[in-house]
Amino acid sequence: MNSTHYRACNLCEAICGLSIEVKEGRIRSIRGDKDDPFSRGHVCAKAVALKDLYDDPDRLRSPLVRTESGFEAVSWTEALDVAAAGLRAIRERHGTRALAIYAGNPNVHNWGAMLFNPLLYRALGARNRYSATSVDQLPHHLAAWAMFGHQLLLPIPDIDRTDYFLVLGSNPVVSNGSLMTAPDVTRRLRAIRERGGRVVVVDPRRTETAAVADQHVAIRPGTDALLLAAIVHTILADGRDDPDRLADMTDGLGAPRKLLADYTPEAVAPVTGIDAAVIRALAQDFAAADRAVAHGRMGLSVQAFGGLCQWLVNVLNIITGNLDRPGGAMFTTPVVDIVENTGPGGYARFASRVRELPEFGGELPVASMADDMLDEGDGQLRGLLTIAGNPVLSTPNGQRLDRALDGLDFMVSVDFYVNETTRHADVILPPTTSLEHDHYDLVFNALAIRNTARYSPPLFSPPAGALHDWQIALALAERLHDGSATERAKAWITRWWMKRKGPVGLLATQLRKGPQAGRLTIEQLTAASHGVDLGPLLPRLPARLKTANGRIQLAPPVIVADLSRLRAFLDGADDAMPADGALLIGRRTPRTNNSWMHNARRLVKGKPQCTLLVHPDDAARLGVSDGGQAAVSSRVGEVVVPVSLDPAMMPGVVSLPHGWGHDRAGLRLAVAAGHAGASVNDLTDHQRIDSLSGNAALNGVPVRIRPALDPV
Ligand SMILES: Nc1nc2c(c(=O)[nH]1)N[C@H]1C(S)=C(S)[C@@H](COP(=O)(O)OP(=O)(O)OC[C@H]3O[C@@H](n4cnc5c(=O)[nH]c(N)nc54)[C@H](O)[C@@H]3O)O[C@H]1N2
Ligand SMILES: Nc1nc2c(c(=O)[nH]1)N[C@H]1C(S)=C(S)[C@@H](COP(=O)(O)OP(=O)(O)OC[C@H]3O[C@@H](n4cnc5c(=O)[nH]c(N)nc54)[C@H](O)[C@@H]3O)O[C@H]1N2
Ligand code: SF4
Ligand SMILES: [Mo]
Repeated sequence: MNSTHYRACNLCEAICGLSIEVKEGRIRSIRGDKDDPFSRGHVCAKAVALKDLYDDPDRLRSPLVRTESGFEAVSWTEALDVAAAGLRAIRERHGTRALAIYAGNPNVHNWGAMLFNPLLYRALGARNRYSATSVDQLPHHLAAWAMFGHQLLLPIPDIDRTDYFLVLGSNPVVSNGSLMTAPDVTRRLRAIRERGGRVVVVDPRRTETAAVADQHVAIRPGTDALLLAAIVHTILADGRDDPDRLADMTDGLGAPRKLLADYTPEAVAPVTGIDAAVIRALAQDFAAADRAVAHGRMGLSVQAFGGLCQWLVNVLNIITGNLDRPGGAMFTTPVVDIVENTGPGGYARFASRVRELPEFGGELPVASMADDMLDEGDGQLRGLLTIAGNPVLSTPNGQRLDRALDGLDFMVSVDFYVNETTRHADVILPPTTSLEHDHYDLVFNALAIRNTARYSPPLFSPPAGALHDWQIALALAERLHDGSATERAKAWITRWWMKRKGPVGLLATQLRKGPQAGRLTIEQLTAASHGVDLGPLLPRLPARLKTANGRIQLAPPVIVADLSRLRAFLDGADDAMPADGALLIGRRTPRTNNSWMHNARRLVKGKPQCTLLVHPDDAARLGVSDGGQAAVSSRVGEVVVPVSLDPAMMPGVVSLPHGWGHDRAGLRLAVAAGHAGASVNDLTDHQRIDSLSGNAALNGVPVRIRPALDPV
């Protein structure tokens, strides 16, 4: 019996529609769903790996508990009991301050986890929460919170209607886009040019995206805030801004002129490495375009001025009148309204114990997690729950975190692999894979360049007894809830109600009674097996704003205060690149998904992907050669990696992708271990952060490079 199953891919933010041929319970093929109105048949190489993940013999099917002789498979009841008892013991002995949670990236791609993990967080009561947010998009949330009043009011570049797309620090042709859900983004970028528009890429590397753009501007890593300040400065100085369009809903419109008075193109040119004339032309082109939008992603967030960068991106869009209008930066209108359904966020209401880094939205910067574990004394972290995360490979100074995890009293991981992080756990609780459960993208339907909705039914039924992430969260929450009898009773009722509904029942309730009630029924949604197109983004302001006075805050004091740090950097910066080393940045390659899909043979076969890209001039200077090995060292560590000469690199800058380094002991990743690579986060420094947001500064790491012997 052949059948075709339609679903959305949940691996990355592009949420492509898939068409999966199944014969006798086995997947025959996975292709793009041509009838998906949004992705129109687009997929990348990773979609097929959903099958590999489902079939992977290394994927855990039953829970593991650590014993004297290593991990042992046990029943779910036993594993959940051991997990809860271990976490409870720490809570009883040392209080909730000694407990931490790290939530990884796949949680935001998993609606069961999104909906039910909060119950688990409440039941555990851990005071220290960390997530992949602070090695990723935290500066976006900070800027959105301070300027628009809600951490999730993220302006999305309306690339299907723009005439000028300024992309900074993002490589959507490879990453498939981020904070801009746009399946088949390459075609959309080409379409901008075909209709006479312009695409400009600012990146230290002439990327795959730069290759399809009109213009590439090479920038010295970590200096984008200076470039953006100079662009805004120039537009204001030339009187090319559009102060009227948003004037009746914006506070502080006059502020940037004063605040950025000194940031002339000439002042920032030597530090950014970009000619003043080029900066002026960028400003003129942006201001002259009918509809223009700036979008800054990873390369701008994970640097020492991430918060200022995201603020300045918004400022640029606002002063040119491009916020909240077609072809500019727009807010979405999703059927499940995550802005109305979640808290606005908050900043610096408490701080991390050792380094006193600011909280955002209840979470602490993960760059300080190991400090809070290693530093002895009152409030030391002793217990950790990780859910869908691999911080040993994904957060700065992974070796140090490795040591910190080793020293914990107790650790539980919800994950289906024994990897670099979960190998430290006392209990591993493996959920089902996405093909075994239904899916509605709560997050990325809401961050898309069109308003869309798509529900995916499960393809396979899970084996008897298997648990989905949401069921694991519930089962742990049941075992962990404390407090007065009334509190426990209340929590019991909430759990009972949510369990009875399950994710799809909660979705149905949202569609019927939520803030966007009536736009779409659950019947319409589930019947539309290719998804529903709800049209282009619509203007939402000022009604959508969540600030106290209902107006945009163009110059929020918490962010503006950080300009003094930028000024000090500008004044103290060396104009030249480091003479004896290089600045290290990251990159993504098409067949990766952060750290966790390297056990799929088809994604790792062929030439190694974890190579150090070096400009030929630098290679000559440093004595390394194409295909040879280089030892790369930073303040915190050293790795040895193969070199690939690449004239697309800005001289003085080298690039190494993250998510590799599967040569640590005790993993159960047979394929990945044979393609181990090295972890760039053994070089990134936990002390390098954006002190405004607390986000890790993973890019622009000073490194030294010397030739190394080929491995024997
Ligand atoms: N194939 C693949 N796709 C993915 C992922 C993956 O691992 N692999 N991960 C997914 C995830 S979780 C995310 S968040 C998104 C991220 O998606 P993107 O934001 O597109 O991230 P990257 O592809 O890393 O692109 C970042 C770019 O910033 C540049 N850069 C580095 N430092 C600087 C700097 O200081 N200034 C400027 N202007 N540029 C700089 C780098 O050269 C790089 O080209 O990708 C998602 N998609
Ligand atoms: N140097 C450097 N470091 C980076 C980046 C960079 O560009 N440069 N990028 C950063 C970014 S953008 C991100 S998002 C982070 C990612 O950081 P993390 O989220 O910590 O790491 P991942 O590699 O995504 O690991 C995901 C884990 O979840 C498990 N998993 C996958 N699906 C599921 C599921 O459905 N349920 C459960 N329970 N587990 C699941 C996998 O087995 C894996 O262990 O890395 C960051 N680190
Ligand atoms: S681009 Fe992203 S969503 Fe689309 S198939 Fe690839 S991994 Fe899946
Ligand atoms: Mo990410």
